[in-house]
Amino acid sequence: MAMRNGCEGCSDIIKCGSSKDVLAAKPAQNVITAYDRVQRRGMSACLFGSGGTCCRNCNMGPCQIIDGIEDMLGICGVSADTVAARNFARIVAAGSASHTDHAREMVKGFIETAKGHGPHQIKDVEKLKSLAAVFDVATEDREINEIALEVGEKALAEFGKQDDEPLSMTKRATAKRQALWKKLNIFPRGVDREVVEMMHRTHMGVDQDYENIMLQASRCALSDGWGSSMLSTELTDIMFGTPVPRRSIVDLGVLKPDQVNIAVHGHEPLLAESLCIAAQDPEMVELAKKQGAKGINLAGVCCTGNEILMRRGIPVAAGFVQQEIAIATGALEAMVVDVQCTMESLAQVANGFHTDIITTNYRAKMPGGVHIQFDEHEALNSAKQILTHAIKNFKKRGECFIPEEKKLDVVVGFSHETINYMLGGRFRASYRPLNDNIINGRIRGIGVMVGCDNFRLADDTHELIARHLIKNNVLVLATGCAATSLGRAGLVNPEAARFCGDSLAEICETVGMPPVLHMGSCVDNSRILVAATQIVKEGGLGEDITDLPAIGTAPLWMSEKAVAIGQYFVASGAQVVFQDLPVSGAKKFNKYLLEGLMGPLGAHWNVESDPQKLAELMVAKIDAKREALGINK
Ligand code: MSK
Repeated sequence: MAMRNGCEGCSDIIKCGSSKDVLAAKPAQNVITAYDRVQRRGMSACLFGSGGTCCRNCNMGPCQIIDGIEDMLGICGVSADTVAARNFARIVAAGSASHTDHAREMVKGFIETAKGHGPHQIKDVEKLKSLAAVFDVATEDREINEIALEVGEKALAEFGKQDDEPLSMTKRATAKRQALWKKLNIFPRGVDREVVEMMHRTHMGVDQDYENIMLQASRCALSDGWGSSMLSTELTDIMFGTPVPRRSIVDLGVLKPDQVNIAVHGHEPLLAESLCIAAQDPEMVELAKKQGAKGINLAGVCCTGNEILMRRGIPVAAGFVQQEIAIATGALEAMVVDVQCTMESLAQVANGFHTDIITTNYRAKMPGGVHIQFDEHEALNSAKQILTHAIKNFKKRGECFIPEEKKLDVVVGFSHETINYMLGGRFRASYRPLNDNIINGRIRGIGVMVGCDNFRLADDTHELIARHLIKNNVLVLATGCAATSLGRAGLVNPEAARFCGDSLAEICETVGMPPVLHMGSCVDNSRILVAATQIVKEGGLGEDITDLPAIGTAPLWMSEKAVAIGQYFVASGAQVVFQDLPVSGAKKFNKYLLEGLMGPLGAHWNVESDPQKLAELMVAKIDAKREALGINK
């Protein structure tokens, strides 16, 4: 099908058949998407912005610094390296803050649940008990909700902690990593404190040593990975259930012509889970029928989508780059959003349809959106109010186009516990068989693919990289919109074993697992820290994450959260490779990120703009680790 006139230049970037079909169909003819805006901008990115050397941290400037030109320092004398380091560190702080505010809401929701308020219950008691051990909470002869309440309150205290003791979860790290954090004085202390200190140290006239700035950037990122994100994942699992493998679908074609379609977009699963419960309420179903619909169809977008996909098998309609396209089908009665990654253009696109953008979080309102505040104390009533508004839109639906649903489905739900159990066999949950397969070379290593989509780059970039990895017997762990994109490509499916190298194919076929394991949303990258640490502790692959034949990538990153994740991976000892970083205008600092961090942290950033070369670099880095372990036979 031909691309519509408005986005002729997009055919190199949009490869997804469903996206193309929607944009080419009649209802979308007047829709302007971010793809159009990328094409129409027609100018290259600002050199100072993309190189990281524009300083706006005081009002003597803004100062645009050119590295190596004496007269082009900032008014205060600041160098390109200090500016780029401060800007980079502030990206890490913003990304960490986003995960942190999300996590805080989850902890508060967990406390409400422990108090018996609202529609949710403690579902994973075993996981609650293991978290209770981390927080020194007694479990014997106590009611489940009593344990949960104490765990929740101790978890909440981690955010505002003012003493200098490490965050509780950091004791899960390898002994070697903990010793390193202690030596470098970067053990994260309070989750909020590390963001505040990062912002302070990058204020005008404070920290002017890029190596020192990166120590706090590491500590701040660690407070995210081993603090807020890990708390969020753990408590969400305990409350809503730890994911187990289940089949579902990832495609725009999951919208239904004869049902009320409601997209759930954003990040915090408290809202989405409440909507899932409310959508089954007979009162809501009856209301939908009164409007002429056969039922209520919830579909996920971005990481909210991943949360309910992992735990409930609810289909994902769209990843980040498809959010406007989902509305352009004309088939959505509402897109319900909370926080993060919801573009301002949604209301503009929705303006041409009967669709309402319903904002639900006081932090994130949108011009043209309808605001219905989600109240966690009245979760079910709030969810019903939102659903009622959406259902009443059904009668206003005009012409719509839903692409044919793909036959390719996904198998998702690979929490750290599931992988442990699945690869360990029926009798003992253990990573040992995985370690053995890495040691004997049947699995060459682990490639971690996380993060966003980006309108500047082709939407099959994740697929290209993952295909190279699995063909070379590298097992892929994926989260976030990268996982959604790989789902669309048909790789999050046991049948994708046919695209693997022989030995990985054999393992996937024997275990019945996909070669790309979907591990959840972007906060769930903390699962990968736990899994990597457990793999080390299982033995045979060194003493720390830095020894593992593993590497991470967020090749299409766009969100600041992706950089925070990258930095907590590096500070935990894992190599990462991105397609670009906004530091290239500062030579010494750039070199420090790409090489120098190896000294203190045992891992560093890598940059490679060509996706094929990026994939090859990942395999080469894995081989280098195998070589160092003496297992590269
Ligand atoms: S939603 S942060 S585009 S992964 Fe988590 Fe996707 Fe990136 Fe947002």
